Amino acid sequence: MTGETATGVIKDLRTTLRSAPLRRPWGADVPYNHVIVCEVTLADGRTGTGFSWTPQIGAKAVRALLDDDIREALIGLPAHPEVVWDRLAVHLSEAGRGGLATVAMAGVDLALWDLRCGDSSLVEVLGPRRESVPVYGSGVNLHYSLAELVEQAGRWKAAGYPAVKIKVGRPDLAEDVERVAAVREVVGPGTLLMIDANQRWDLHRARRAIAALEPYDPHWIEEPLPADDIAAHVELRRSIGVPVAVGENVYTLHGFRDLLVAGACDVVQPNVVRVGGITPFLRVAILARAFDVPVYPHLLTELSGQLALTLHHPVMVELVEDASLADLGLLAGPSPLEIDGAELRSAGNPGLGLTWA
Ligand code: SMN
Ligand code: MG
Repeated sequence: MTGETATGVIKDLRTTLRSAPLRRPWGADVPYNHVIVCEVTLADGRTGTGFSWTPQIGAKAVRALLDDDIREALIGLPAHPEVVWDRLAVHLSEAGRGGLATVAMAGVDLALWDLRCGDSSLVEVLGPRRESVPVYGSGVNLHYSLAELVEQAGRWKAAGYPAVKIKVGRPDLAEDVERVAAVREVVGPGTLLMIDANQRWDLHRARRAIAALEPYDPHWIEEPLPADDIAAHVELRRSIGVPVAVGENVYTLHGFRDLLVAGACDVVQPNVVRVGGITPFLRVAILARAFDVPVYPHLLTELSGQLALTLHHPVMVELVEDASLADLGLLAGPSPLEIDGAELRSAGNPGLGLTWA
């Protein structure tokens, strides 16, 4: 069979926007997660389904990019993820090299990977390196009261998770200290505790905050600074003993390269949708491997869980409370994952394993 016949030619792209209410909003301004389901049809009739995702900004803009700008450029191309990705990146370059453009590209890339998998699961195609990975409890909880936060951490502890992650960056540092201390108390010394500032600090505030939070033994500090301020990450990392994680808001391969070359972080966290799909995610993973930096896929449990089973470096998978595609009511069929206590496995569904409701 020639490559052309194996991959087929793209005939059409159809999108559907789904806005799913969060059980508990991530803040007054984030009541939904939005998903743009992307169906790619080939000339031979086969279809693959992917999706773009955005919790707050730009769902309609992403869909417009897909319908108005990507569809026309896509039709007639071979259904080869790497080839299509590079072509679309050039086509969309006026919209910027990352951001909503790569979020939109992810919908197509994921659909092409769904097609490439055929009857095999994504994990089988990428290569299973382990049977299971541990999950960690996480929540968008900076707005929770101390009592609500402690209750949430108690749920994660009861579930037996080996690690938990909470938000920091309240206006008053004393509140962060009180909250991190309370969660450490609930989860005990044997549970890893990560803290996530979601880019809320500058270098000066980050140094002060981390000095005050270090006694609670944070496993890492995530996004302490604006994600593109590489120089500040390098400075910060030189002056603290806590590992630094970054990447959920880094959109390009060059962005990750620059972080890694500068020695700006200990962990990278690409979001498979924000970087533009599995194709660029794998490029980031190979790059990080050359620097011996582990890749913790950000959010999107159903995909991140499958990817984590195949990454060369063993990692944990983030389980943001109530925020999986299944939790959001977006899936009609069985999940591509089985989560038993604190261990996640592949269910072996074909393709990406997602059946959209
Ligand atoms: C996060 C970011 C975006 C949506 C949900 C959660 C958070 C995390 O930064 O790392 O979990
Ligand atoms: Mg984060």
